[in-house]
Amino acid sequence: MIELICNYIGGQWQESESRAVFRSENPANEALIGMAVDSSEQDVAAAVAAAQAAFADWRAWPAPRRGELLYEVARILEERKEELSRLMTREMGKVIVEARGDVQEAIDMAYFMGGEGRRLNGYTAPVEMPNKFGMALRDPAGVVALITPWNFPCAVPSWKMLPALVAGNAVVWKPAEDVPAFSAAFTQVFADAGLPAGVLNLVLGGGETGAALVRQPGVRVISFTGSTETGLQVYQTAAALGKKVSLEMGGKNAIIVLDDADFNLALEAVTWSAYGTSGQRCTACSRLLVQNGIAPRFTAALIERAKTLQLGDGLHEDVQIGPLVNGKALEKVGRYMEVAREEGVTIAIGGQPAQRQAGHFFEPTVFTGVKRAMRVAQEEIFGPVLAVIEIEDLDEAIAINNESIYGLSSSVFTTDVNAAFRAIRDLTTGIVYINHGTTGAEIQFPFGGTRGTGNGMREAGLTALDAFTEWKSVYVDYSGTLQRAQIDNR
Ligand code: UN1
Repeated sequence: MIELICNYIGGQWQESESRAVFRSENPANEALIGMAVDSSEQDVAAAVAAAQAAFADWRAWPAPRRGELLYEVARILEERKEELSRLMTREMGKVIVEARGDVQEAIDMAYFMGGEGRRLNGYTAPVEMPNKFGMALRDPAGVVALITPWNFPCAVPSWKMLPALVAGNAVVWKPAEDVPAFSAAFTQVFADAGLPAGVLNLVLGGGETGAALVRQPGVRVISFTGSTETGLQVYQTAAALGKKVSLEMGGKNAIIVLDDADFNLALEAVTWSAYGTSGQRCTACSRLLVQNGIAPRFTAALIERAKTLQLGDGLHEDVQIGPLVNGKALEKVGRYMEVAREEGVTIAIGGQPAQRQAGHFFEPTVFTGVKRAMRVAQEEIFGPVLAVIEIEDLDEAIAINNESIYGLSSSVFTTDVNAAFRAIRDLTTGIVYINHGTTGAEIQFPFGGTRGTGNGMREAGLTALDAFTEWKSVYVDYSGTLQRAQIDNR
């Protein structure tokens, strides 16, 4: 009996009115995980209607009570951490230790945002007239739509859902079509925590479902994480309808290794930033900018290190690199090998799918002899592929980093404190690391990027609340008289 992975609308698990379905497969062995509901425009409209109906009551819950519900979500996530992590690995391929980290980010975010139930700080400021009081408050935006990727099936949705919920919004969530089973299990956590029916609704499906959600008149805010191509489409559609959008899109993140860096520290960081999650993180390091003094030795060591990485089914604890998410991803990464050859780049190691009986595995790959303007140095590949570019000095590295169309994460390895602080000042990415790889952002700080990575919004941290709230400025005049300044229209 094949499990049907359903939508969750108005507190009920439901099939699509159209009965359409799609497959979810394990990318490590192509085994079926389940068939999932492919939601139509009507399903999406039903989910938005359920959210609209639930909004008024949820908004009226005292915020500290909403925060306590998030603590309960955290507790259940802790209890189910192993089960959820294993399901994540089976459905999208990341190795089990990374899957546990992904769930842990949601737990951390649930505690962090649960605390916001007792803050949600606005502010007061002095006002111009006597006997008058002014304050600015955060109001929930209403019904918000979340569109999330498969590479962090738990962390990224939690960065959106938890601040949206604590602020009193009702949510309709459309996760990537590669992770329906995980998304349903994550939704069940909220149901079991006692979230009222209709406050969180899950609609499964592909791009069409997401597009229908963006168009829905009842949706005020769209928070999207995913490819640049889709993100810009969401932005355009939403702009024409006057909706608020928060976007997290691509990255082409660089690690700069200077001659004076701690060699082994830098080597490990580059290895895991480039090949962890098979390079399928928006924060993955895909450009190594290494200073010419150590470049030959460092690149040789990196190639040796990449050879030792253990590929396989991520459920085995000793496997370090899992598969790519699906066959399409494997093809896309493969096409960049052609681009590399056309551009005259040396494929020093890897460059092809790994020879295995099943699954979508690609060998860890190092490109050498890369020049800064090449496509392989500029375009997001989203696979285990690292482009090595030799640099003269820090200034050149910063210029190369900053000319990217993306601006998510960057990193510098150096033992020179002056160089480190110059880099902090001059790197124009949304996240900067010193002596740490480009991945591993923590939930209490803003997450997001400049330039083509986003649209100026940030997730996580307290900034996450900005996407999901409207500011309301309130003036209370307790003088009991019409004051002169009012007559003057001040
Ligand atoms: C992403 O790649 O989409 O910084 C999110 C990190 C993680 C989150 C990455 N905490 O690597």
